[in-house]
Amino acid sequence: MSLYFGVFSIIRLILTVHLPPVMARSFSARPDCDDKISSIELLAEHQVPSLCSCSALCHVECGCFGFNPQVSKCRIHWSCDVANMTSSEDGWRYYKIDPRQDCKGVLESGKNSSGFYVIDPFGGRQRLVTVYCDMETDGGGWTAIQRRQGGSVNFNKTWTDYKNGFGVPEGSYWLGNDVIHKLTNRLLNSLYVYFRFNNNSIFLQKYAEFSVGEESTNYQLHLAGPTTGSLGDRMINPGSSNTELNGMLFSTLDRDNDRYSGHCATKYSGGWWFNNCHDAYLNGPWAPENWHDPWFPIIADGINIAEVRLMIRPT
Ligand SMILES: [Ca+2]
Repeated sequence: MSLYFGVFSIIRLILTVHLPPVMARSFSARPDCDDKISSIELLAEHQVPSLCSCSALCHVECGCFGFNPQVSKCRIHWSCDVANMTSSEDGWRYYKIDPRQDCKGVLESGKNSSGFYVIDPFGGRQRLVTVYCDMETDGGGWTAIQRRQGGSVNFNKTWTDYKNGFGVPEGSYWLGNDVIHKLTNRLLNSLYVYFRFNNNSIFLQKYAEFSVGEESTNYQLHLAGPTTGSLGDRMINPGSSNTELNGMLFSTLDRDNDRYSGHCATKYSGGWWFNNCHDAYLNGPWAPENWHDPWFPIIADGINIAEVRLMIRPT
């Protein structure tokens, strides 16, 4: 009995360990920094046996690492600027980390497991973000711009919250309208809408084109077909021009940009590209009985929803 309990406890421990996000770790040598060191933006120094073990110490905060095989030392930096590498010490070579801009880039770097990865959507490490990458659906490489699993994160947020993003990657989050704009402005993207129910059935809908304008357009939504999937299209041609979402502007509890005489975001308690108001809406309240028409008419409320995602991938 005690052995059984012990084994069970170990299995449970393994299942509940939360893995840290993985930096999409492709790196390139910086021979211009050879035989130099700097204490600027130095995070840590370690004694390590190899370049490989040094690179493994380069986590989320690390943009650059140096390895000296003569003394088996590893230096972890936030970034390396050749102008700052002013002190000299023989044997050092530096390596620059190049995080990928989205989950398709992560997949192409050889990471093919679904999970949490750090991406660099703006380039130049201006703003690193952790996202869930789906590496299984339809060939993988999908960046989840939204993911919800239960009601721990309130989605009835302000304009600024939706602009900057909120929530936690391991649970529920909105990646942020500025990041979504950046990702979809850079390359033509497809959109995958994902619903998983409590009985583990999954319903999907794919749109060939998805992009979001910059803030000055109120993050105007562009969606185009062809569309395919088991949900059926409710975003481009829902059957009523009052609920078509293509071309709509983003609204939040403190910004009414919809086509309704009232305020859809306060009426339905969440931010979205409301028209007058919607047939498809993934940011509703979770008290799920109050989540009005996630995907009308086949999903009328949130009661049996276990997870939803909005995922994008360059075409
Ligand atoms: Ca209005």
